[in-house]
Amino acid sequence: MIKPDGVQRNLVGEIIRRFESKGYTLVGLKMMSVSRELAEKHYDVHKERPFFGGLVEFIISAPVVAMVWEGEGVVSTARKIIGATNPINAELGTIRGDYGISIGRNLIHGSDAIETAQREISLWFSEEELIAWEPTLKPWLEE
Ligand code: DAT
Ligand code: MG
Repeated sequence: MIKPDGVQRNLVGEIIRRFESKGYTLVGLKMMSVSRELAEKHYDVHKERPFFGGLVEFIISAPVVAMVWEGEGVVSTARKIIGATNPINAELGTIRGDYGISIGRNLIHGSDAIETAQREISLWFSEEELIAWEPTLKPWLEE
């Protein structure tokens, strides 16, 4: 999910490009204003943390772009493409390393495990919003 800072900073295209160029397949995409309820559910694991309130306010402060990407190893590789949580520690070449300077403005959320991805996909998308399609490039991307 491209967070409000990514949208405000006109990085939507750049961020999508990185996942597309890597070889992943886009199967869901929408721009949306996030309700407080959805933001709180999404970050439920962090609800006891001191930054929870500010994080929720941030996520609902401007539109986000929610995405579902598919392909071999996508969950763990996407985390590498995204980089460390704090952009200060994120390697150059990652999204957060290239575009961020502050942990509270780290541009993008990525699911941290397959089970988390499943939970988050069902939280953010309805079934009709997910498109199963066969990319013609697939044999050139996955053996
Ligand atoms: P990630 O987004 O890399 O999975 P996380 O799940 O630990 O990181 O935290 C969720 C978000 O909460 C993170 O992207 C930014 C914010 N956050 C995490 N730790 C924070 C902290 N110590 N201070 C402020 N915001 C923090
Ligand atoms: Mg996380």
